[in-house]
Amino acid sequence: MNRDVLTYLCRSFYLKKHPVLQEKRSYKENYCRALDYFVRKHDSGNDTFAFSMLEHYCNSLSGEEYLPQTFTPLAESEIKHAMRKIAALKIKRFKALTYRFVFVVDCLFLCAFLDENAAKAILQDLKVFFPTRCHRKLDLLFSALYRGTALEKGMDSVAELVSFWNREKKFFETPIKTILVTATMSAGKSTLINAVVGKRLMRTAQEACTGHICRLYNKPFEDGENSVSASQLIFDADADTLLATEKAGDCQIASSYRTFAEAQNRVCIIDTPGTNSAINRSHGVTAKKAIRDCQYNLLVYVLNANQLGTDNEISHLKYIAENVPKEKVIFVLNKADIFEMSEDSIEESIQGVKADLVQLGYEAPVVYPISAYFSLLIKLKLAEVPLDKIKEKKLAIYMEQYSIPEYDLGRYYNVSYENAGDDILTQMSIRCGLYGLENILLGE
Ligand SMILES: Nc1nc2c(ncn2[C@@H]2O[C@H](COP(=O)(O)OP(=O)(O)OP(=O)(O)O)[C@@H](O)[C@H]2O)c(=O)[nH]1
Ligand SMILES: [Mg+2]
Repeated sequence: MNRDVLTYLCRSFYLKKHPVLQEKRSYKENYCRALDYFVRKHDSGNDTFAFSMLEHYCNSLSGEEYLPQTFTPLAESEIKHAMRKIAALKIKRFKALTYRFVFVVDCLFLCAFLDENAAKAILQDLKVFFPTRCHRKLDLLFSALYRGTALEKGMDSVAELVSFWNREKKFFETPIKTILVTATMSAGKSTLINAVVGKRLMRTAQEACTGHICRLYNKPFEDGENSVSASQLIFDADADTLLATEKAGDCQIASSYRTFAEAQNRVCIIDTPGTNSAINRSHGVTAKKAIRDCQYNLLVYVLNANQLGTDNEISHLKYIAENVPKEKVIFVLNKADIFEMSEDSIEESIQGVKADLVQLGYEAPVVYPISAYFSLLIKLKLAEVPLDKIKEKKLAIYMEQYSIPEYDLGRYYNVSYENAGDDILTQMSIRCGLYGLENILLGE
């Protein structure tokens, strides 16, 4: 996927709190039709993407199924009237307000978010529809958006929108860190990815599950939506659409990650199929091709605590040692929760794995233990996602288990418990390995 598409796929939208939401249906429709007019006029080349965004805008603002393609576009003679409504002052609760600045930001966001020159032309076009006395403020707004300068008093209606714009712009200016996750079948790759992202976006199952390469990008801020790139861009994919997209073939999904650190660098996590499915041999071929051909900064090798030392495990470890530069690889020992402290020690298992890795040519390898499943439950709970009874019970059992000092996996990471404060779930996230691993994966 080229970079251009990503600057659409990974967008966050300021729509849940959009000021026009409070207006009447007829006002919203006029607003959307005017946006439609400018998108048609100014979007060149990438029009399918801008139209997908416009569709998302109009659906969200109107709360109805809206297809810009079925719209009769506004004629030149109609746009004046439509814009007069948008540029006008309205009296609401004894206060005068206008959506003119918000409209300008929306237009530029849809048509020229990362292209200052194109934005300049659009601004000129828009100015024709606004009273001359507000042109200076429009210039100020433009400079706040594209140069990061301050807004003036009396432009409060657009201040929050501009601050989200700047956050988003900064996000797109940073390079993407790409992390590929590999393992044998059912080691917990997808569960681990879901835990890091804090959402159940990747399919998980006991049997061979992931069959394709799925790239999961983060977005600049939480807007409550997941985007997918399939035959077209969908900015508000529901669970069924996500599932169908993942099943259909290689896919790209974007969603804001729920992380402990506030600042979000750009990240792409690549989920791959297990390498040893006897029934679906193509899975192994697909995974190995991705390991060889994809560009990534880091490869996370997930070891399954249930399968240590098996022929499949050793053979895949060998493959990685032979095909991936050693400094790019980190090892994660998943399902650490299955160890019975009295019978089998995590420490012994880690030493055993390390000895195998040394044999394969890794100097001083580090192995990070984690319980991905517990991690995911913690993240969901922290985000106040409702859990069913069984998951609530499992969470309670894990909490009890990880209160025992011997289970504390925090010691394998360079993390201080001071980071967690009094919050029991954050403390548990350190104990189960999640907090430390997230730092390693998503930090600088
Ligand atoms: N006990 C325990 N089970 C886990 C953990 N992580 C994942 N599992 C379970 O392991 C099974 C496989 O998990 P997945 O995340 O689908 O594994 P995967 O590696 O993506 O599998 P494929 O895509 O088929 O290769 C599921 O039933 C998970 O619930 C863990 O930390 N502890
Ligand atoms: Mg999987």
